[in-house]
Parts: sequence; C-alpha cells; structure tokens
Amino acid sequence: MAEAALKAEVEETQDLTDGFSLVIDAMKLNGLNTIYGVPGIPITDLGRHAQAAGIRVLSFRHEQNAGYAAAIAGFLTKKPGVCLTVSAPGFLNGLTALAHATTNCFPMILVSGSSEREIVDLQQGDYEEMDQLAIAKPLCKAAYRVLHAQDIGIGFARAIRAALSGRPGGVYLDLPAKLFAQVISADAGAKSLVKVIDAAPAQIPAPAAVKRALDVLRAAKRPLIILGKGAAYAQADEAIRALVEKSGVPFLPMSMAKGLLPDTHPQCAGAARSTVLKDSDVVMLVGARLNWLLSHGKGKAWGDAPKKFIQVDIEPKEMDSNVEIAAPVVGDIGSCVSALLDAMGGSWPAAPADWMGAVTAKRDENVAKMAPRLMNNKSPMDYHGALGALRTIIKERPDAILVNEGANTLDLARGVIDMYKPRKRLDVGTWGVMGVGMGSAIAAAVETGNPVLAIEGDSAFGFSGMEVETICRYHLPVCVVIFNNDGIYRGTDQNASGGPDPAPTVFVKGSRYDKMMEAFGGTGVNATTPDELKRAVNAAMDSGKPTLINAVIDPAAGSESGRIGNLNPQSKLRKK
Ligand SMILES: Cc1ncc(C[n+]2csc(CCOP(=O)(O)OP(=O)(O)O)c2C)c(N)n1
Ligand SMILES: [Mg+2]
Repeated sequence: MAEAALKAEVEETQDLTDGFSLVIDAMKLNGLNTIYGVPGIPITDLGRHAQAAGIRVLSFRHEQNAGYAAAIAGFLTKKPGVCLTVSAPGFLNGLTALAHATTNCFPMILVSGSSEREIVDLQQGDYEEMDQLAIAKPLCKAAYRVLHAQDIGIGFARAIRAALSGRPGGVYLDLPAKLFAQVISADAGAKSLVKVIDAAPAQIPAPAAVKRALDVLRAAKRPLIILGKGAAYAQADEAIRALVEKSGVPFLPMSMAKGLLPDTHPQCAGAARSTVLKDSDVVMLVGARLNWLLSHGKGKAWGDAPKKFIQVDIEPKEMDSNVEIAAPVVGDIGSCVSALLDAMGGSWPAAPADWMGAVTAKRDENVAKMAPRLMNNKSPMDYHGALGALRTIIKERPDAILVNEGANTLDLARGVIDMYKPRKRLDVGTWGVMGVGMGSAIAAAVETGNPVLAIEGDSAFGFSGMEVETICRYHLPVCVVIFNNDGIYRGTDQNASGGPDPAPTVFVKGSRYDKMMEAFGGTGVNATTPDELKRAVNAAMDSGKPTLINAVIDPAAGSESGRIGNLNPQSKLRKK
C-alpha cells in the first residue's frame, strides 16, 4: 500500500515542474550556458541543479568578482553574462559589477535570490532583508521581479531583451526564495517559457544621416577615426577594417578597441595620440563616447583647430552629450559601418598626403623614442623593461587575452603592448575601476578557451586576489603577472607625521604574491629581471597551468596616478 502511494506520488510529480527547473529551462532555451556566482540561501540548490542540467556553474570567492566575470562575458560573447547571488549582502556585492556593466554597455543579468516580500515590505526583519529591486533600479538598465513560477519564462525574456537590445547594459532579475519551490504543471511550465527571437534587432541608420557623415568626412583636410569598445563589442570586425582602410584615414583605438585593426597597422595613430587629437579637423567616432577618456571632446587635449564630429552610436541620446555633433549616425555599429561602406562607393579619395605624412612621422618618432627603454634589463625592473618582455610575448601569441589593471601598470601596458586581434584586451573600462582583474581573467578563459595573461598592479590585484583559488580549482589557463612596486603608484611614500604607520599608498615591502598561487597548487615564480619574467610567462602559456609571477618592480619607478595625475584635486594651500 505504502509502495503504491509512493508510486502515485512519483507519477504525479512527473507531471509537475518547479521554480528551480523553470529558471534552468529558461536559461538553456536562450543559450545562457554559464553562471558566475556564489552559493547560499536561497540559491544553493539552483546552482547544483543547473550544474546537473549541463549549465557551467563557476563558484567564486566573492560576488563582485563573479559579477565582473559576467560583465566581461557579455562583452566577449554578445550574450548577457549571468551572475547569481544570494540576498542582501551577496546582492550588494554583485551590484557594483552590475553598475559597471551598465556604465560600460556590457550586457549582463544579475540574478539574485531575495527574502520574503511580505516581511521585507513591512520591514519585519527577515533573514537578509532588503528591498533589492528598489536599490538595483537606478544602477542598471532595467530591473524586474518574478513572483510566480509561470512568469519565470517571461522574466528571463524581458531581462535578456533589455540587456541586449539598443545600447547593451546590466539588468537585475529578482527571484524571491519562495519562487524556487513553487510547483506548477510541467505542461504549463513548458508553455510559459519564451525563446527570445532577435534579441538585439538591427538598427539601420537613415540614408540621409549616412550621406551627411560622408560629406563631412570627404571635405576633411585632417581626418581621424576613433574606435571605441562599442566597435569591438559589435563583432563587425571585417566591415570596420574595410571602412578604415577604404577611407585611408588614421585611426585611434580606445583601450579595449585595440586590436580591431592591429596596432602595427600603417594607419594606426595610437603612438601619435596627442598630435591627432590636437590637429585633426574632422573626427569620426565609432562606438566611442566623448566622456572623460576623450577629455569631453574639448579643451587643451583637443587643441585650437576647429573640429567637426561625426558620431556613430546606437544611442541617440549620446549625440551632443559634450560638444555639437555635426553628423550623427544612429544605429547599431555593424549596420552603420556597412551603410557607410556602401555609400562610399568605388572611388573614395585618398586621405590628404601631408596629413598622413605628419601623423606617420610623429608616430615613428615616438615609437623610436620608446624602443631602447623597452630593451633595458635592469633589476629591479622598471615598467618599460618588464613590459618590453611582455610585449614580445603578445606579439608571438596574438590569440592570448590580455587582462590589465592598475595605475602605472595599466597606462604603460596600454601604451607599450601592441594588440593584433579584436577583443583581446580587457581592462578597467569607463570607470577605471580596480578589481576587475581576476573575474575578467576567469571569464576570458572560460568563454574563449584562449590563454590569458593578466598584468596587474599589486594594489589592483589585491581587490580580487583570492580568486586565484578559483583559477586553480577550475584549472584555467591563466598567467597572472603582478607588477609589485610595493604599493599604489609608488612604494616610496613616507608617513609625513613621522609616526610608525606606513604611508597610505605603501604596502608590505618585498611581498611574495607568487606564494599565494602555490598555496592552491598553481605555479608561483619570483621574477627580478625581464629575462626571468619572459621565461616564466612563456612556460605558463605553454603549459596552460595556473601561474602567478611576482615581478619585482623598482618602487620609485611609477608616477602618481599613472597618466591621469592631472585629475587629482590640487589645493593652493598645500603647495610647498
Ligand atoms: C574600486 C577602486 N578603488 C580605488 C581606486 C583608486 N585607484 C586607482 S589606481 C589604484 C591602484 C594603483 O596601484 P597599482 O595597482 O599597484 O598600480 P601601480 O601604479 O602601482 O603600477 C587605486 C587604488 C580605483 N580606481 N578603483
Ligand atoms: Mg603598485
């Protein structure tokens, strides 16, 4: 009798599904095959069941790093990266990354468990109580909550479409604990799922806008094209290359657009940045915003020469954000670039030879000036000596993904290390945020399978350093190089009070970050010369084994805030 009852129950539940399963089914149906997160109430079982169902579930040591991983996964794949967190504190830890994704226009979905609405809304002190939806809303592109199992399919569809369509960004999806245990008929569940069709519909630019842009470009005497990370995101690599080459115009890649065309391309003006910004008369922005990274399109960096801007962007509100845009071209980058190419026709005039000559001369002069500094073999190393070695490694291994954060470590690596292929350079993005390093490295390895070289300031690394255990746990082909200069910017500051505390920018001298990696079974190396560094990185890239190299950098070699020291407020009172 008991057996019969059990059998009946099993048969009955076979026709049922629950919130856990519907979340997993909704994700799989839409090709969301990876979760970056941290387990705990109420989403522990969701992670387990998702893994059992074939979703790759990567457990991190802190949600912020999982969130940064999801954000960069979105950038690399054009699918929303999914980060899964527990309620209140886990949610808040993930929220920084969601805001970062939104600021950088990376598609991401932060899925967070939450506590019971009835108790949260009456503020009766539930376990991890927080009104998460309200808190997330101003920090992301869209925020949704699902209260009923039959709405999970729609909830995911809305989240995916919001993350991907138009200008991509971060989306918050709130899933209260009770939802996971809700049971509905399997048939109703299956019918409730939504496969998102054409999540990022093409946005075709108006022909008149395309013509206006080309008229402005054709009339230029000193034209310039600036490629932003929106152009890299678009995966319209061939068309972008064709546009740049057909126009014959010098191009300047923003940091994460490096490699869209090789930095060694004859039209690349990366090494003549200040000249082209100052002297150009027409600037075509492709997926690049005139924010602080481009000095808002005005002021000293842009010189006195009158400028006309052409801007290609998916977001109409981006136009005239900082200066007048003479020729706005609104649409997705792929469609816009194709339309521009078509309208250029077969006989586009060559770029003015005197301008090309001036840019090339400046570039070659700057490259020649830097060359001897990159060959120095000093010990302790300076930035240029160490970066000279790493630059050769990326040249020999152009498919490797470079992750980069720090101040001097960031700014100098960006300038020194040439990139050869699209979306191979991942860094601090629009905010210049520290902490993206290990999350980005993990997602890059997971999403692409390519080897990853993470070049990290010692301070920058500290924000996500515990994730070296995650790298070891999943056996990821990540080589982390710490530029260890004993601190933030420099390791030489003194405590002006004369007291025993070290200065605020200084860390423990002579730290051995390599030992952290050894603690988890990875390879640790202490490198004191560029030759040692080069050998160790090559060995790591050949073996694919998790490796951390402590690169000993002269503590006096860096400068305050790297290349952006000018942004530090300066009081007249404190000047000596
Ligand atoms: C989240 C966050 N906190 C603080 C900062 C301020 N900040 C900018 S660079 C930096 C660290 C620079 O030191 P390091 O990574 O060691 O690079 P170095 O200049 O020494 O090579 C810090 C803390 C930031 N950008 N982001
Ligand atoms: Mg440092």
